[in-house]
Amino acid sequence: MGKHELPPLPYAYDALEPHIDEQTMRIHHDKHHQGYVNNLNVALESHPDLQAKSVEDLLKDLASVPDAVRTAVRNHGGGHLNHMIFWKNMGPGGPGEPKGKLSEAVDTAFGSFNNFKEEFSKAAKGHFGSGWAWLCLDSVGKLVVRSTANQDTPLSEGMVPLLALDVWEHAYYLKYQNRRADFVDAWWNVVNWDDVASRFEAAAK
Ligand code: MN3
Repeated sequence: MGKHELPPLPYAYDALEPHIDEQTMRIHHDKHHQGYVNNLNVALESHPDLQAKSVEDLLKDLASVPDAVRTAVRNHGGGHLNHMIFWKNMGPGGPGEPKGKLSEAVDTAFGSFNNFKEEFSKAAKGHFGSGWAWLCLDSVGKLVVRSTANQDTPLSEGMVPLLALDVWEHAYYLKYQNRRADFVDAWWNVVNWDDVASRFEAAAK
């Protein structure tokens, strides 16, 4: 499949204002995400067999990636995939909430949407250092909240990521400085629940 490429944002850089500012979106997408893509491509230059695989397939089976590039694939491939999910998980026009089958599954797993938000927010706010908070479908088809360090992805642990929140400082520092909790609270306003639902429905089949 050749070199990995950075997809454009599916909305304008300022579309998530005032919750996520335009400058943060420009730097985060054009510089940070582009950096993961570039570094992944550099790592795979000497491994044409791995270039033929999607980033999802690489991360699902890290054990099969040769030692020499496994850490680079984990970090930069993870960075590439996690950010692709993150951008699509967001959009203007919120706040919304899950509907249909996703809503039922959230209620079954967490008791209510509010309970889910509380658990997810706690994972995001409480994660020590750089990383991500996630809503995932686990290997037995149950919705679970997780956090991962650095650019690790739940895909490498046999789970399907449905909703991702980047809690690296680069995701919020320009606007929120040290106030990660305020960023997490504001972020609920820009979650694109239609995207989360389509991931859920594809994975739950
Ligand atoms: Mn990031």
